[in-house]
Amino acid sequence: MPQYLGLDSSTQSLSALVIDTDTGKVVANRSVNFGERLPQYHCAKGFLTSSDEAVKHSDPLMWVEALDLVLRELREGGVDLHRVAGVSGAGQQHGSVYLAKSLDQVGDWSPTVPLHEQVRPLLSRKTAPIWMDSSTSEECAEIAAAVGGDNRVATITGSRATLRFTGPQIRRFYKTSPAEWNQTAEIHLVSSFMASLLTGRSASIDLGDGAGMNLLDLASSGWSGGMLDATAPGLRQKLKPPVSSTTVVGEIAGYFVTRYGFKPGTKVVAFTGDNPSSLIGMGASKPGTAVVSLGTSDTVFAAMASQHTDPRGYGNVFGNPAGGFMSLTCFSNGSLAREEVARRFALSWDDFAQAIVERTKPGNAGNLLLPYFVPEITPRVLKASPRWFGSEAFVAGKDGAAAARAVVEAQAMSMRLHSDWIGEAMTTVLVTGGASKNRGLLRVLADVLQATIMPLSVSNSSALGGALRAAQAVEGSAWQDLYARFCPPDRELAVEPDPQARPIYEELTARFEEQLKHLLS
Ligand code: XUL
Repeated sequence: MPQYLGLDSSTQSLSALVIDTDTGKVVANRSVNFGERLPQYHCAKGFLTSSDEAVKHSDPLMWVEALDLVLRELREGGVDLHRVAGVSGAGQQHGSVYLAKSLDQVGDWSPTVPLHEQVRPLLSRKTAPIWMDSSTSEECAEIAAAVGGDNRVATITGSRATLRFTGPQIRRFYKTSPAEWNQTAEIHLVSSFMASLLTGRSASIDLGDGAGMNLLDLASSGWSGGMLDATAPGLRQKLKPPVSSTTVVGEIAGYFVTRYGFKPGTKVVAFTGDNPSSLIGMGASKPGTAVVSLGTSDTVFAAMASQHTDPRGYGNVFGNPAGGFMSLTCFSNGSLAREEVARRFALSWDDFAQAIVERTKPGNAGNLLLPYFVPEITPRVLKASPRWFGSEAFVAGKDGAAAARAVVEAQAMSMRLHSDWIGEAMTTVLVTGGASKNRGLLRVLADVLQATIMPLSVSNSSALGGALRAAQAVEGSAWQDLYARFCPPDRELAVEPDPQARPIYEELTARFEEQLKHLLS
């Protein structure tokens, strides 16, 4: 009975999910939260604290140690990893790991020494910049100028030079740490780093996640010479050529065979970005369905029928792991903003839902929030600056129920305003992510977007996407067969829009847009 393991190394946790393609069942689903389980890395929310709000780095050794932890837990939880015929997975997008030696030259991992201790001496840079970093304004401008402007960068790579993207991050490293740059032999994304750990060899970056670097030429599916040159000298030597997302990048390393009982020869399929992986895990890799993912970042994405870029410059084009492209708009004030409101008003997650559904109404009695508790990607807000507009109690921070509704209404209105370029009619929207079972959030999304909101039965769609991609590559199964078995929507949780809310949100969204203009001007 073949089983497949999907991993998702996201901002705040590493998740592992095992499927059985004979029974059509998810047989295990576990998660290791970095802040809670690995406090020695000082990344309470998945990243290191920094005196500069724009700088957001993480410790890559934490991701390595989490891999050992989650596999140990799977085994202790009774999962027979010998039955796993293939592994794939995903990583938070754009984050990068810098190695002093290519893993192709390191030799096999020793099974007797914890993996993070073997990886530590290989790092040429101790920390990894992640997608939340916004410290590269200067580098973005330099790269765009060298290539012939932002529109040119977008035409080649699918996105303008973008603060969190790996190319500008690499350029900053090259400029600010020349000695470490010179010691760097190989650069990985979080996704290819995780696949490299599993194979013990250097795994190539896939086209799905590779498109989030401002380095990939979407037309040729290879690194763009012009973008590489504009980013840093000698960069081509530090990157393996990218591969299609369905490529088998190697076999599981002996370390994992000895420690966790994997079968020797188990195939590892290229890892991809968490959003491209979710596209698969939601069964949405064909154009026609929009997805909202509610995680540390909120994202809106869809498979693209034809490739185009966002005229406003915020949206991105990534590779669709099933072939072609996907569009995405990313909002950094996702769960971090919701969690901050819940913390300030001492609301449990249940209180939060109840406040929205039972204690407040669409339009929130005129209370309105600009929800920028951390620097925002869409629209570009460089300094955290939440702003409250409405009744006195609300503005004075004394109305927790209204605050809960306000943050979610603002997030949904921002999605509505910034996702039109995606070009998919939002009549039915699939939702995924940690918060996708919260009935308060689903209600507001349905009313603001005026769409049927449909969660899937499995909320960890990125790890599920990894398991499905492993099954597809190893068994040669058709995507649609896998989707029919593993991605059924949870119709009981579906939420229909209230038509009476439509005019209310027309007006509130116009007010929101107006206040945004003031903030951005
Ligand atoms: C997408 C993005 C985020 C991260 C979060 O472009 O930056 O959604 O992938 O994990």
